Amino acid sequence: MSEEEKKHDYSADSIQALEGMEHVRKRPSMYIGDVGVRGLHHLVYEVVDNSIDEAMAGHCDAIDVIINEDNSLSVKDNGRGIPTGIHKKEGVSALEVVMTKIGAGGKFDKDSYKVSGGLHGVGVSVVNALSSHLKATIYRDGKIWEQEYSQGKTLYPVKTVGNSDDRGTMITFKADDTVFQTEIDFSYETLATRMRELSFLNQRVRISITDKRTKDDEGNFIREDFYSEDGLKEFVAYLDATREQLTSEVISMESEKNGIPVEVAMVYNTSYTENLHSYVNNINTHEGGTHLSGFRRGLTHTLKKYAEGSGLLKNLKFEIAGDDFREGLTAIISVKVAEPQFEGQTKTKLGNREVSSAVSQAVSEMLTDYLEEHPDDAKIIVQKVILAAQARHAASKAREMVQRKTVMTGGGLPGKLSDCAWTDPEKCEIFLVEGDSAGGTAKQGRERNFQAILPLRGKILNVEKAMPHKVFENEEIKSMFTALGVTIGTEEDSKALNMEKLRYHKIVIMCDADVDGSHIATLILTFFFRYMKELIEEGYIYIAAPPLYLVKKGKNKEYAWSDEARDALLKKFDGGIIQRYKGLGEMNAEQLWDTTMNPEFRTMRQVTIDNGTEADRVFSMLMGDEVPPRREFIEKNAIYANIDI
Ligand code: 0RA
Repeated sequence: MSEEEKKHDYSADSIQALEGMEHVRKRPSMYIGDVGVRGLHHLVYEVVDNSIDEAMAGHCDAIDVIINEDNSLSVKDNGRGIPTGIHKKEGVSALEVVMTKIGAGGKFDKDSYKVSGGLHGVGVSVVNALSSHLKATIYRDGKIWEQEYSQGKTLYPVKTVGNSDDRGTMITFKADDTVFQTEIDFSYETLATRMRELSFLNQRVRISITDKRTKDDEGNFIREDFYSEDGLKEFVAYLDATREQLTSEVISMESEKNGIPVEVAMVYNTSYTENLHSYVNNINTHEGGTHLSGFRRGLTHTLKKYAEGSGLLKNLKFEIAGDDFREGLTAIISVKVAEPQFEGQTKTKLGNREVSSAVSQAVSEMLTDYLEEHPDDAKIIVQKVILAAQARHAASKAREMVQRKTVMTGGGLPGKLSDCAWTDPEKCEIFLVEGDSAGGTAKQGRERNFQAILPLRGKILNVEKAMPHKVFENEEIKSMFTALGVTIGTEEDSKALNMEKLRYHKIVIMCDADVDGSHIATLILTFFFRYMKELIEEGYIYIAAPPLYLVKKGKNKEYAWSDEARDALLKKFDGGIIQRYKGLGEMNAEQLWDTTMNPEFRTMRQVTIDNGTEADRVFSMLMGDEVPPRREFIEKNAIYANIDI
């Protein structure tokens, strides 16, 4: 290629690059999922992923995430630093290529083990395109290099700004508020949870997070340091901290099968819930996939073989099903796949066929060894499985009773349900109301065409502590199943939820705005999380927000949802009378409609699952036996004000 041709080639390339960046700005959701709170936080994960890749390649062991005072965000690592020399093909610095070319990533560094995928792994250039301002600072070759960008456009060529013996990369970006449909305001909790998770998934990398917007009582910035020496083993112990462990230790292994790195850690506890969390290239695969099915197969096969060989199943009258092997099991499966195929509705289901046998083999080897070396634990596990099988038979009978009622139409609906007139689920709402008296008020106040009311009596069963058959025998839970029109369990999968006949697309939990009310709301949420998680994932579950105060002065009358709003009203009216609503029962039907049920004025909070693994831990902790961690969590989070999981 002549110099002239090269020049031409370069400009053609740069036009292509520009088009790529423009496309990101035109269709941001294609790259980061959405332009809401989730997408905003994805930007951070994307930048951190690059540093994690550098750590996985063995060149970096410390990553610092800093939320700056102005809600810009910095990620700093001690890796090799993005190369700043001129990239031969592109004619500009490699740094500029990485920052402004869609999909350039670390591609030109073939030796590095880079396995990003899913929504992450789209490259830091996407973050650049969606930032009103971004600055890259590189510590490399004894110098400090810098380049800045605006909406992905380079502001000046790479320059040196000083000398330093440090090594590493620091990216500081300010998300573009013309792109995002949410305030540019990072959640410390959300980011810290992800950093903690990443530190478990990438052992021996120190990850810190600092929030320069907030100081603690001693005047220091809020900050946490995450470091895991034992990786998944510690992750499982962390998730199960408030559950009672059945075996003497966490079972874990790390191996490589057919070129696929596989890591697994698992432990049995005394609960009845199955907690499997799977990751591909550090991304939580909520919908599972081939790695998860490989795990299940390996587990079932190995335990079944051991149990049969040990003679412990001799007098068993029941067939043991796959589910029985996973009751009370907490496990994490993490694989690294070079070219992951993500499928499913949310693109979080691994499709690569070859991964299944790799995981299944790895799990079989790990478990076979463990069972042989720990005969006492082995016996405990098999006995737990047998108990689970017995309980499952009891549960399936109870469940059939519920379902027989559900399949009947009309007459099958619970007597306490005041149904709505319309039948199109998309238009219909159901309010799950604490107590018969508030239920009565809600029934009077509702718009009966599309709002149904189901009063629930007192505290509903804590499903976290109850065996499944007790759950299906519980009156309040039975009436929820029948009212909603969903069934659970098929021949193959006893936990599969059938939502085809779901009767409402808005399911609103309406409880008193006090500590008791929030406890009941949490009990109901726990039930949905453990037994109807899909309803949460589909975005059907809401929490009503009744007001805390009514402030009156003369003809002026306004509601307040917080102490601050109440004080503001007092100021606005120049004094006034405060009525405090201790419960829904203190409101009349009209007030309840105006403030809490009328779609035009109410503010409901949609329940979303930010991080499934953490949500699981929080529910088991909130609803489990141990009091101290629960008290600590409530004091720290004041869950009444923050019930969103
Ligand atoms: C490509 C090549 C090399 C380093 C990186 C990418 C790199 C990228 C990022 C992004 C965040 N932190 C990073 N650290 C390193 C280095 C190639 C070499 O030095 O031989």
